[in-house]
Amino acid sequence: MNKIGIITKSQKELYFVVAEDKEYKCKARGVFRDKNIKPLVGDKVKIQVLDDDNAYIEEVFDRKNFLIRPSIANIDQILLVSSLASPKLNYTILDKYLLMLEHFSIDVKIIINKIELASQEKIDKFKDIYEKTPYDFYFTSASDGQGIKEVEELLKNKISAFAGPSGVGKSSLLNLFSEDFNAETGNISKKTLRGKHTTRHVELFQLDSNSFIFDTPGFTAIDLSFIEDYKEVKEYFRDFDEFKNSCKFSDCSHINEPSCAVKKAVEDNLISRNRYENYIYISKEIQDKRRY
Ligand SMILES: Nc1nc2c(ncn2[C@@H]2O[C@H](COP(=O)(O)OP(=O)(O)OP(=O)(O)O)[C@@H](O)[C@H]2O)c(=O)[nH]1
Ligand SMILES: [Mg+2]
Ligand SMILES: [Zn+2]
Repeated sequence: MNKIGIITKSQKELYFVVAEDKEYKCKARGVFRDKNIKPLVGDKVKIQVLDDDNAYIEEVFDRKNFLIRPSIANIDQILLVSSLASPKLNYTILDKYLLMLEHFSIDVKIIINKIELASQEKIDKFKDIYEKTPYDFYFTSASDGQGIKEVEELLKNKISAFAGPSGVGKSSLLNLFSEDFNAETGNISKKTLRGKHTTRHVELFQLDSNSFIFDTPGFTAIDLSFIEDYKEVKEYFRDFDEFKNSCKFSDCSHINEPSCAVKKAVEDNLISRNRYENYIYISKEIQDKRRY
């Protein structure tokens, strides 16, 4: 018997597939290895049911999109979770992640969790920077419940993924949305104030018939090696879009050229200086890597 399902977890060569409200442990047919297709969590698949618990994956349907880190497929949006305190926010890593999602054309919302721990000064700094970007952001606390209703609205009828550094509360947030969810959560290290990588594997949770959420392991660094040329980077800073056509040179990199409308917008506080400096930093980093 064949069924259509969705991969919710994978452990080495074993895939967990939920089809018609039942979970099957599946192996992939050798045909995938020949074609060099590795099924991903989030993939829609056709399975051949062997018995009550076991099945084979026969076919992986075409993907809407996928990411390698975290390894997930068919994502409607990333909810990029960070915190301002415990752990404190690394703005460069945040901007790198936003850039990566622009590259892969995946919608993103920023969630700042543990907001009850953040000083007003840190909140103001964050707002000041990201209000000038196209990204929506939400302040939440998985501990005292603020902002959770708004995030719940975002999840409706979508496949969302919680992504972000370790220890910011991705799994804690997820667990708030259903009594059935029991993603493992862990403390952050007292010494380094960083997370301990509690979530080790991607897992897809079903909220209702139309809404799914990926929990993903925390990341520490972002690998931008998919960017071929540092000149691409400026395209991914969407806050430059409004200004870049007014630069004197049509191929302006907004770094050293005269009469640059982007640099002017930074001076006029219309583009955040923090974002602009990360733009330069990231461009240089990619340029340096390519040189060797
Ligand atoms: N004060 C406070 N603590 C929180 C909040 N949300 C989560 N925590 C705590 O932060 C710690 C880490 O939470 P997790 O949910 O495991 O974090 P994670 O982002 O899933 O981390 P990884 O799985 O390692 O990537 C736990 O001790 C949580 O109880 C919050 O809003 N406020
Ligand atoms: Mg986790
Ligand atoms: Zn320019």
